[in-house]
Amino acid sequence: MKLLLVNPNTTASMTEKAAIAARSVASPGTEILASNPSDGPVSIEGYYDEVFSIPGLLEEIRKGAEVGCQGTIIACFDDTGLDAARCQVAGPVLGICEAAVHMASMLANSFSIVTTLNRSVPALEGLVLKYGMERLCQRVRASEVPVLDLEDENSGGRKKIRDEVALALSADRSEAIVLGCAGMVDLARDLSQEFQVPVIDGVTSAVKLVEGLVALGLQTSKRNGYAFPRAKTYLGRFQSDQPCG
Ligand code: 5HY
Repeated sequence: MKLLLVNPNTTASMTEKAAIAARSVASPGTEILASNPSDGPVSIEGYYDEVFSIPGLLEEIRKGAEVGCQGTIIACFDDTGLDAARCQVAGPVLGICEAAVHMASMLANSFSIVTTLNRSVPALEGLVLKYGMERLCQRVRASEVPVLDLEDENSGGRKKIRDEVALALSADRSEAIVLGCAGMVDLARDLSQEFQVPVIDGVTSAVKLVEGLVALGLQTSKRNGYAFPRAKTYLGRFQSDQPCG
């Protein structure tokens, strides 16, 4: 099978890091294409950045479908543009937040999410409610590490995240940890070993779940909410994005 991993921000090094992790867990015979838009924010931290990354994200997903991708992974913990993407293509589309919290719910009675900046927290709390995980998710914690500091080994970001994980296990009494950014993909194994609890990364979780859906021949329902967009005129700079039904 052929899958698309799309990072909605425009930082190619983050895309590459996520692609390496995704390919490391993919089943034999699964090909993973990875891309990011060339237009939009270099990182997504909160509601404002998110909106400007969505047109580019949808463009990448459209190109992925054109080359035969059967499933899509949105490699941003805000599950950026997930519902719009499910309207756009037939194959399953998973966000890494959705994938990670569902994995956690099958491994523990409770979990905490450790993310980047405080400004990202409200959107993630909204996703926890959207996915019906409010009973298990004890807290969404911010490590106050900017997304792009995760690309810099010397930023001190790793230690801050590690310390926030320790706090989540003691203060929240959580039984598992969900890492709240695609840029944390390479931290899961070491943290899980150190703290002896499941530390779940969304990128690798989404790969295994999308593989399962595609292998079962399952596709997104096109009845009502995720139906293909109706043909419609879009004016101005979005004319090229207008759906032709
Ligand atoms: C992410 N932002 O996974 C989110 C994390 C966040 O550019 N990739 C980003 O802070 O919301």
